[in-house]
Amino acid sequence: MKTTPIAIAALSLAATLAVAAPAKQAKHKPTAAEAKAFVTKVNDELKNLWVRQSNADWIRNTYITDDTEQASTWANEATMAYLANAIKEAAQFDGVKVDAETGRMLYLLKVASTVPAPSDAKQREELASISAKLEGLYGKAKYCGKDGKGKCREILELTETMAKSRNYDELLDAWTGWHSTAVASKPLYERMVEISNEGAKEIGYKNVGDLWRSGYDMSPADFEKETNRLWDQLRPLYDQLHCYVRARLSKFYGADKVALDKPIPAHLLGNLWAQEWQNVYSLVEPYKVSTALDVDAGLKAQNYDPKKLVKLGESFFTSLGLDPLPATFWERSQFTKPQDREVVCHASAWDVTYNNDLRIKMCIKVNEEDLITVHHELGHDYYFHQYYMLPALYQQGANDGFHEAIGDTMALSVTPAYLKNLGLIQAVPTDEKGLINVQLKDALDKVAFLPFGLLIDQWRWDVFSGKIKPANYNAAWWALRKKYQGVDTPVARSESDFDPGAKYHIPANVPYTRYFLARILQFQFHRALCKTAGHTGPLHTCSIYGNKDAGAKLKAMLALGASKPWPEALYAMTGERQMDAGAMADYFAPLYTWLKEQNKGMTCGW
Ligand code: X8Z
Ligand code: ZN
Repeated sequence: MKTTPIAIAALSLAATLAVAAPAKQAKHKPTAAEAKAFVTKVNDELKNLWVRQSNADWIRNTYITDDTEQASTWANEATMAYLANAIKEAAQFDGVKVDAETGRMLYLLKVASTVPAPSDAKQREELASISAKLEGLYGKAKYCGKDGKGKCREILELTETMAKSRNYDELLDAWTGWHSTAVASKPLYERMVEISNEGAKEIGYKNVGDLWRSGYDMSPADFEKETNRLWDQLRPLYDQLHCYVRARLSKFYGADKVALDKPIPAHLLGNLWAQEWQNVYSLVEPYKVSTALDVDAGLKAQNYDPKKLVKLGESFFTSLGLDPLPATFWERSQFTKPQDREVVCHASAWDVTYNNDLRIKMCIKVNEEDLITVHHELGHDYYFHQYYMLPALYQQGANDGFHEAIGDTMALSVTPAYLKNLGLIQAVPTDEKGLINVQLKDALDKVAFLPFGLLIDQWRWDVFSGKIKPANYNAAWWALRKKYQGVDTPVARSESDFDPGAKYHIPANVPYTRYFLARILQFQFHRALCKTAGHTGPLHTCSIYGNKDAGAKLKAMLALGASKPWPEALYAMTGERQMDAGAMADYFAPLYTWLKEQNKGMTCGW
């Protein structure tokens, strides 16, 4: 993939042409046939622009330089300009009785941009440039010690420290160090909010948060209610988990460090953002039993390398009857961190040409966490694979939560029995104690994540609406982290810090509620696929590995892309039209009972 100056010039010229040649505003009352022709044209033109953009974005993500940032900025500018224009043009069809497909596409067009640009070319240019810079700053971030003169560590090394170290001060240093790298991005972020809000207003939304919440086939207010409803279903389980983990950490670090009635210090949960806690499993393990769940050791013993890890992920999908990944996947993906250049290590999946050009971009470490992330990313790629023949506007998940849930659904079938078959663990825990160990380990990942998955966009929705002002960014962030997660900053913070900016999806502007939804949907999908596979026992004992009927069900839903409102896609797979946290609650029922027993007599909450 080469970008010569000529290729870039051609790119921006083509983009300019696409923008400069919108369909003529119809003078008469627009007809349904014109609407249909309009969306057909938009699909073609958008695909062209999206391919150019993702090509430039891929290059920038795997090789951060000023030049690649510039190329991606230009491509992004062209897409933003086109979208803003097309959405305004589409308004002429408001009130026209169009066919269902056209109506669906007009809706998808309206919510297609996560970072909408205003029509003013200068502002658009600034917005595109800021977007590339923000992600670049995150990708290049390094912490070189308090005085800036120590050994520089980047995200992979700091992540490793957070996962493995049990030394309070060492953890604190890694945590504060990483968070300090975000400070420089605050002014850019503020400006991004201002400009993109202008863009959102121009296309009829109150602000960008309002636009994001409008992408779920219901009103923004109803969507917000829906997320709260789901959270309410699972909060009791989270509260019990929090209570138990806090008590065990308090025992290990001392009650002076982890107080039993306060939020947990954010640097003690094994993760830079305290979003998933499985790395502290060894500190909170319920029972010492002989059947250790050490998958990392198994991977090491069997000499797994990154490619072998990805092959293992692929073999799960093919066992269900899905296709092998195309040869180009293996040629074009980035599996490991290149030594000779800066890249964005945060894992992602791509169909660069919107035509089965599947790739993943990761900086794989051979461990259990990345084995699960590989399944996650391949879930995206298999979604792309099933719908790449659809028109561009349909080349999306039923909603973004569906997209995030597919690979995770597969990973739910990576059970102890499956791992044992691969020789990655020695024995399958069969007794009650073993079961609780397995469930707790899963919950540290799945349940612990829920409030984090919810609060990121609670913060952003309020930032975009102006309820949270720049002078209050950091304080509001910590208020939410305390309220939802029950975690707190380990050291005093001020508004000269920009802690939200230390989480990839903030500078990269990726909406986050999708991951909250995905945590819940994956259990609902799992329950349905297990039923299709004829599984009868408790949900946590099911693996759909190798089941072609489950595979066919999955495939059928993926193939819909975004062509139908998500409740219909959900219905196709599960026979249900509502998102339901009940499957997740069922899955963890044994653990919930056990946790309540353990926490008896303790004061939970913070
Ligand atoms: O960003 C991701 C994926 C890429 S879509 C690796 N995830 C969220 C995160 O890392 O914060 C997956 C889980 C949540
Ligand atoms: Zn993802």
